[in-house]
Amino acid sequence: GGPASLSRFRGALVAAVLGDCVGGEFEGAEEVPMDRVLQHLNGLEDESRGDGILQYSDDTAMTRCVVQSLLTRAGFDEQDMARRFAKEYSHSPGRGYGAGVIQVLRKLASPHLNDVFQPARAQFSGHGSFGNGGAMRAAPFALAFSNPVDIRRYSRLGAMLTHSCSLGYNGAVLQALAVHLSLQGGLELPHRPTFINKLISEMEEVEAEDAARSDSRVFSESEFPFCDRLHRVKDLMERNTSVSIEEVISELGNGIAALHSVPTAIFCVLHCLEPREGLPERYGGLERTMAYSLALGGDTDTIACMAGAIAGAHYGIDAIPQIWQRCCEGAEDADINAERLHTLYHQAPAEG
Ligand code: F2R
Ligand code: MG
Ligand code: MG
Repeated sequence: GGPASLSRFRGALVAAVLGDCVGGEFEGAEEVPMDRVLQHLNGLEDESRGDGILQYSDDTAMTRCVVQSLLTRAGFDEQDMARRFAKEYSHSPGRGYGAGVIQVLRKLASPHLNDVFQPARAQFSGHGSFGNGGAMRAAPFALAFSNPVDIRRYSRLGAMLTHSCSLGYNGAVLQALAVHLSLQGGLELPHRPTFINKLISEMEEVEAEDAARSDSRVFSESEFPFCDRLHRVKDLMERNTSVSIEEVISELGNGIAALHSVPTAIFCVLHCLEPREGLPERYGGLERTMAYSLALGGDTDTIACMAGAIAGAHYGIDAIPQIWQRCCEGAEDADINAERLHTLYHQAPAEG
């Protein structure tokens, strides 16, 4: 489909769910041989497999809250979104949430809370969380707002409900912008070479803010940490076939911090735009992206979820094997919600 087509919306939301469900198998594993990944993915195609449906985790649980809030309020409403996060956590606390964020989610449930951003600010002795929990649920902002200024503003605020450190919320901004560009056709051949440069120039503005500069100093990061990582993505891409998984992990990371996972997810998508050695020839780009994200190990559900959203916005829904969709809890709902977001996106501009 063309830029911002329904197929791209469906692809983005459904592939994010798939990444979470399929990636959950390896979350936290240090080394994941590609053979094991392919065995896991092949298993999804076995109709008689006895494993049942793959459950989604916090990544999808919180994304669903973001989607429902944006749809119900026809825009961003921090009170509504915070309430939904708290309610979802109290109904299903066992979805594998981060150890710190659960304190925020409990506080957000309080009826006496006036400032919904306050519990996040109190995290980690007032430094706020730099985890990737804001980024993992950021894709819907790119499906609700068409203007990059709105996407930046609301993905940042949506993440700040739980992640007040710029190393956390700027990961969400980067992820939402990557989905936005992909949705606009930014990974199609004529535009592909400028995809990463566009993200770098957006993030140069984002990271120039005082709060970001100050957080970078606190955590001994460089002045423009996300831009630096995006430059590393670019360098790795220029080396093309000679990049090993070990180098990707050492240059970009595969961990729970947004800085060590959002640029990694973007790299997974770019690297898998072409066929790669070690990945089945029958695989299309979406399947390659999933398999490659899992083979990195570490925070596999979240990296595959974020890479899935960007890749799905590029390849569209038809690139996602139906049999994979049938195995994943929440894939059908994501498909229905993608259509609703598509309608909202193409209606009058959504206001906050
Ligand atoms: N939590 C997990 N996986 C761990 C095990 C789950 C297990 N398999 C199970 O089933 O129970 N995955 C999910 O968490 C990640 C998103 O986390 P989020 O929402 O960012 O949480 P949090 O707690 O804010 O941050 C995560 C950890 O990062 C460290 N951290 C963050 N900021 C810090 C700071 N300022 N100083 C020091 N440490 C900081 C802490 O260890 C946090 O607990 C996703 O992977 C999702 O899938
Ligand atoms: Mg998770
Ligand atoms: Mg995770």
